Amino acid sequence: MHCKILGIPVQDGAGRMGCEMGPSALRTAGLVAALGELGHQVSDLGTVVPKPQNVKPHGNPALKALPEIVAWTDAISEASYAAGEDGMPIFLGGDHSMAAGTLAGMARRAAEADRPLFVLWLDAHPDFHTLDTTASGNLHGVPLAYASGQAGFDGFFPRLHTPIDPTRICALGLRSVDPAEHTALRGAGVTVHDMRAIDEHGIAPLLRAFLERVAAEGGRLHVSLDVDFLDPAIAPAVGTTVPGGATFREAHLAMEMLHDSGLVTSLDLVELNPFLDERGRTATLLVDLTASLLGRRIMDRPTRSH
Ligand code: EXY
Ligand code: MN
Ligand code: MN
Ligand code: MN
Repeated sequence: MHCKILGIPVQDGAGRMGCEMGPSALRTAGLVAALGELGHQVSDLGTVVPKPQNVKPHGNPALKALPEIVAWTDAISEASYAAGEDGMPIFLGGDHSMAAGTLAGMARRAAEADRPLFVLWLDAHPDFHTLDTTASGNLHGVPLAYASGQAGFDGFFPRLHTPIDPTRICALGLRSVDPAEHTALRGAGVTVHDMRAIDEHGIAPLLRAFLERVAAEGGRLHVSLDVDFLDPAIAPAVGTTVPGGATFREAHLAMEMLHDSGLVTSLDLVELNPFLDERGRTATLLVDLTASLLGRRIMDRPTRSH
């Protein structure tokens, strides 16, 4: 596999500063070496720079940093589209607003290859607000709605080449969903497995069913991993901690199953705020999870052979 690392130090979409240090922390924690040790070719493509542009005022007075996030989204869309020509792009965030661009770029790539793009959204939150429904105004709360073509972004965010079909999105690990997001997720037909579903069924059967669907439809799979998917006890370096997240083993099992599926074509690592970390433990955990997704295993066997 040719892994292509791209740094996206956006932090204006989050409610607090610090995510701009995320790419540096992931590099410092040894991401490139960890993937190289697995036998992958690794290229570090450097850092995306936002493209400032005129953005008209929006009627929602709560919105924060709309021109800045539009500038990032445009640059990220183009950079991720370019990186997606071949190999496996790994996007180092940066707050989750960056997924507006990475999803747009990867969806355009998939469409050109005549393949459906599926999205696995690993997060405490669905990030399914529109510019009209967000109450906090923090734009890391909107990228999944934008990339799946929900209404209200036209004339503000860059035009989407290819909106992602919301029925090809699976959100896993949710435990903080605002009422407007709940209504919109149901209306759009997104598959949601919240933490209760993981508690009741286990993460493996839920993820396996989704992966089987991706495979059956010949899809590509983009994985968007928000640090707050993980329980705060093991991953403190995030500004939006919610108790009751995925455990160390649930997260690793998900990554191991994703590897075995052979379906993953791109990855976001988002919301790491190194200012909130404890001696780099969250950054190190993210590197280890990425290594599991790229083939590191405890013993030399896939999870389905018993
Ligand atoms: N739904 C809340 C809001 O819109 O402010 C919280 C959003 C958090 C978004 C993050 C990181 O996944
Ligand atoms: Mn452009
Ligand atoms: Mn998120
Ligand atoms: Mn989140």
